[in-house]
Amino acid sequence: MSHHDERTFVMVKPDGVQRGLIGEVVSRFEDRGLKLVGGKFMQVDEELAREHYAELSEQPFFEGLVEFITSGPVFAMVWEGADATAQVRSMVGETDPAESPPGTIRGDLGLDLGHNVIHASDHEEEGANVREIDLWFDDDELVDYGLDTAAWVYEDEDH
Ligand code: IDP
Ligand code: MG
Repeated sequence: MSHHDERTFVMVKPDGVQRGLIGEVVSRFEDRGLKLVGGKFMQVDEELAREHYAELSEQPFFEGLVEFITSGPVFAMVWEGADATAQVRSMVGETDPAESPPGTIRGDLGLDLGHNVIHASDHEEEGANVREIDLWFDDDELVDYGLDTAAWVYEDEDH
């Protein structure tokens, strides 16, 4: 069971919320067999935005990025499953929707780099998922529970 419990942070950005894509994005992760363990609809303040994107603070697009992510509500989530961080990133596509293949979230739902619908923790940055979950969620906002379908998703999970 332990190798099925990796957690990763995901967020539908303001463009995705405004375009009514929360349900579409959630469906894709549900359909994949991942387990939702946290979710909240919220307005991001400037402090959280700057902290979340701190590593990009020297980039020329940083101020615009902070402005965008605070421009309207987002839907923040934590998803759990086997190799969840890398699997979610592969479902998200490339940073630029224009370069993301069909079948990915950004490749199916976006066309523009600045409005790429979704954020997901980077699987190539060690510990990014844990750091982002800690930044966005309190421990008591994450729910421990068993998903009855797990035994049908994972061959080695008991019924
Ligand atoms: P990621 O979201 O695919 O992990 P990052 O390189 O971590 O991509 O960049 C974070 C976010 O910053 C992107 O999702 C995008 O919204 C924005 N961004 C990245 N590069 C550019 C750029 O060159 N111009 C404008 N916005 C950018
Ligand atoms: Mg990133």
